[in-house]
Amino acid sequence: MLLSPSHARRARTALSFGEDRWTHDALMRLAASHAHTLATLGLCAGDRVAVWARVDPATVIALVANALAGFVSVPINPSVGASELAHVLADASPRVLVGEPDRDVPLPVVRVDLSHADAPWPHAPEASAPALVLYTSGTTGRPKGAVLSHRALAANLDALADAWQWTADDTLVHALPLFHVHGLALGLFGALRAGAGLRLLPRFDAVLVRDALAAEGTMLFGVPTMYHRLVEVAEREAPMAAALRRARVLVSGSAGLPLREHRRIESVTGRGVFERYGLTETLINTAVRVDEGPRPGYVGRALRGVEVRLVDDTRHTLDAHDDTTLGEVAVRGPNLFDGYLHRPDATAAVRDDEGWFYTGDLAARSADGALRIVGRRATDLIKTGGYKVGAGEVEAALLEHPAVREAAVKGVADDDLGERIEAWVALREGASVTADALVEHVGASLAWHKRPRRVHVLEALPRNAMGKVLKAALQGAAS
Ligand code: MCA
Ligand code: AMP
Repeated sequence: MLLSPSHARRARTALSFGEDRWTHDALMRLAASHAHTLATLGLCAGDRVAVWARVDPATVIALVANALAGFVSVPINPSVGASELAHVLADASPRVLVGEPDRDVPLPVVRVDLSHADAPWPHAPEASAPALVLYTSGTTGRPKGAVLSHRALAANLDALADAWQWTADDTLVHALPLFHVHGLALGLFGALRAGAGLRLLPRFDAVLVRDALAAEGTMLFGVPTMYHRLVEVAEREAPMAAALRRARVLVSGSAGLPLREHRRIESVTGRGVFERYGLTETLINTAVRVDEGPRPGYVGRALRGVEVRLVDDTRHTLDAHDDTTLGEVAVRGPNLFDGYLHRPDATAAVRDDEGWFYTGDLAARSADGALRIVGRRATDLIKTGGYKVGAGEVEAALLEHPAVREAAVKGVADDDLGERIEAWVALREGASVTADALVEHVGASLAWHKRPRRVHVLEALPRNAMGKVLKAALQGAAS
C-alpha cells in the first residue's frame, strides 16, 4: 500500500503551508474524511478522479484521499489550456473533479472540506491497483496517460528513501508542481511515506526556498532551472549560500544539471547536488546515493530492484562500462508503469515482451554502473524548466490558428531553462498576426509552460527536396 496511517509518525508535522501545519494524524484523518465524501457520492475504488492541482493543502488532501481509498488520481495542471483539458478529460473519463477550477468543466465538481475529519478509514487498495494517471508528452500527438500502480510508487519511494537516507527526521522543501512525478510522487507521496515533513511552497521563489531551508528544511527537491536561479542569488547573497549549505541533501532531477551549475553551487556552498534520473513512465531509475556522492555529471547507479541496460539502435545489449560508449537506456523493475491508458500501441512501442522499457535517453556507463546522460534519441522532445514538451503538440496548436500556414518548433539551448521553446511560422497569404498573439494562442490551447518564448515569422520554412522541414536550418533563417 502506498500510503496508510501506519506509515506516519503520527504526531509529527506532515505538512506545513504558510502558517498552517498538519500532523500526519490530522492529514490522514482529513483525507479519510474526504475519501468518505467521495464514497457517499457513489465512487468506488478504481474510479478515476481528476484533481485540479493547484499547490495548496486542499489538493494535498485530495491526492492523499485518493491514494488511501484506491481512487485513481488524474492531476490536472491548473494552467492547462482548453484543448489539452478537453483531451485529458475525454481520455481519462474521470467521474468527478476535485478542487476549484477557474472555469466550467463538463463533470461534477467536489470541494475538499478542510474542517471535516471524522470518518471511517477507507479499505486499502491492492498493491497492483492503479494510483495515478499522469499525462506526458510524446514527439507527436496528444499527451498520453501513464498509469502508475501503488506497487510501483511504493517500491520506488522505498528505494529512494534508502538512497537518500530519507527518514521521519527530515523535512523536505518543495516548490514543484503537483501534477508530475517529481512534485507529486517523489515530493508529496515520498515525504508522507517516509513519515517525514513536507514544507510546501505555493510557488518557486528563491526567497521562499531560502527561508524554508533556513527554518526547517533538511532536503530540497528541484529542477535544474531552480538550482540555476538559487545559485545566481547565492553568489551575491550570503544568507542564500548559508541556507543551501545547511540542507542535508540537495536533489536535482527532471533534466540534467550542467556541470557548470554543479561547480558553481559547490564553490559557493561547499555542498554538492545529488542527481537522480527517471521518467513519468518509469519513476526513478538511478540515483547518486548520499553515502557515496555527490557525483557531478552522473545520475548514479540503478536503484535497488531496478535493472538498467544500454542498448544499440536495434535494441541489442551493449556490454560497455567504459564511460564512453553510448547507448539507449533500457530499464526493468517494479517501478515501471502499467502502460498508457487506452494506448496499447504506444505502450508496445516502448516496452518489450520481457518487460524492458526503452527510455529514448542516451547514456554512457562507468565501471561501477553509474550513468551519464548525454542526450535523447528524439530531437522533437523538448525539456524546458524540467517540463517535457513535444514539438509536435506545439506545432499542432500553432497550425490551429487561422493565420498560420506552416509551423515548426524546437528547443534552443538556454542557460536558465535548459532548453527554451522557439517557433518558426509562415503565415497564410494576406494574413497577419503578432508573435504575442500566437504565444497566447498556444497558452490558451495547451498549458502555459508550452508557450514558445519566441516566434519567428518567415516567408516559408526551409524544407529539403522531400518537403520535410529542415529544423537544423531554422535558427539561421531570418525572421
Ligand atoms: C513564461 N512566461 C512567458 C512565457 N513563458 N511569457 C511570455 N511568453 C512565454 N512564452 C512568463 C511566466 O508566465 C512568468 O510570468 C515569467 O515569464 C517567468 O516564467 P518562467 O521563466 O517559466 O519561470 P517560472 O514560471 O517561474 O517557471 C520556472 C520553474 C518551472 C519554476 C522552474 O519551469 C517549474 O516549475 N518546473 C518544474 C517542472 C517539473 O516539475 N517537471 C517534472 C516532470 P509571471 O512571473 O508573470 O507569472 S516529471 C519528470 O521529469 C521526471 C519523472 C523526473 O525525472 O522528475
Ligand atoms: P518526463 O517525461 O517529464 O517524465 O521526463 C523524463 C525525461 O527527463 C527523461 O527521459 C530524461 O530525458 C529527463 N531527465 C530526468 N532526470 C534527468 C537527469 N537527472 N538528467 C538528465 N535528464 C533527466
